[in-house]
Amino acid sequence: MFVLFDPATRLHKAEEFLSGKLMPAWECPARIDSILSSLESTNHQVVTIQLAGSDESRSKDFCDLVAATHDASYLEHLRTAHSVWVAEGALEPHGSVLPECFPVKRLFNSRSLEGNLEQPPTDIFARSGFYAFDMSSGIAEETWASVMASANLAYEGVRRLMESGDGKRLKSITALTRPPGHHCTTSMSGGYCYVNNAVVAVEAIKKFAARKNPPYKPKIAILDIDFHHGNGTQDYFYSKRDVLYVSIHGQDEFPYYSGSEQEVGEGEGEGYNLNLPLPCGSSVEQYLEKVKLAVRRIEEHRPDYLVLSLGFDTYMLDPLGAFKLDTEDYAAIAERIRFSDLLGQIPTLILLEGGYVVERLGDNCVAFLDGWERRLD
Ligand code: SP5
Ligand code: ZN
Repeated sequence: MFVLFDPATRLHKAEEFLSGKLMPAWECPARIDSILSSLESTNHQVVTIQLAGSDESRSKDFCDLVAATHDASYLEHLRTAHSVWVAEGALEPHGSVLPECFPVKRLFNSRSLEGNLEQPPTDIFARSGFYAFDMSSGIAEETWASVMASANLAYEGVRRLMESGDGKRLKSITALTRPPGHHCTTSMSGGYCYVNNAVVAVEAIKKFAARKNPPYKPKIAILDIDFHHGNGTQDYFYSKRDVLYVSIHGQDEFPYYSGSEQEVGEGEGEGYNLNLPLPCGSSVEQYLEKVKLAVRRIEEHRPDYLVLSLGFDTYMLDPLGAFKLDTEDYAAIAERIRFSDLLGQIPTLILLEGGYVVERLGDNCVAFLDGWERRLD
């Protein structure tokens, strides 16, 4: 398997407010080091991509995709908030911009005031709450560089998948996306996510498909197996039927306000969103039952491409998860997905989401990739 990595994804290092404490975010640079170190002794091939630091040097195609999928003033906030706070004396250079007041709907009983909550405030403290839904997504000095590098890896993964000729055996590619993406919406960060890498990947697939000769409209499935529900990804595709979103996640866990089985999509997208929540404490057997259901639904959809949002916070020791998966179980899960005639064949982009036991993350990731490739031979 080709594994795309960009050194700039290691730069972002923020603090979060969790369990009543300000602390270094669990989502940290060492996660990437752990994965790279475990990959060293394998046949998987790490491909290093260096997205140049300046905004101007990024490919127009990539920038257009980010701009088309995310709100412009939100992106501007991510890019500038840290330096604005430092310049105004509101933050030390090594600190993280964190929100302290949110525009919540129930603030007003009067409907006529709800519009107040929709305009970006000018006050810098108010702005940070306007563009976030929790206090886990601090904006530090290098956050923007990593966010762009991460989304660019998703884009590059798609480009490589789709430029390889049909005869060539490049069916799956992994992008070491850090920070992750599945929680943020197109105008709000949250859950360590700033730009939704899965959304960028799906839109990139559509764009490349439209340029093929002959052009076509691809059907796409997203399978999200991070411990947490991918609220941002679900939200983006909720009323679309060409993109099926399927998620297996901890029931009633973060992000708390989404992820129930009743959320099936709306309008044209009705029936194209499948949530498979599992109670905390679930075993690998229970987990694999849900994988079976997920695979069945994806097969029905008959996608041309699969995007896999892969998190390892389902690991038994994870501080933010509550399932009981062990390292070898990741191989079993990967094999179960690939065992399908359809999913064993279609081009797949694997994106990294969560997973916070740094010491085990690399080995868990390698177990998954090994299991995935075993089905190819
Ligand atoms: C990408 C990703 O995995 N984001 C997850 C962010 C989760 N943040 C909130 C976690 C709250 C955990 N509370 C339960 C602690 C049990 N010890
Ligand atoms: Zn997670």
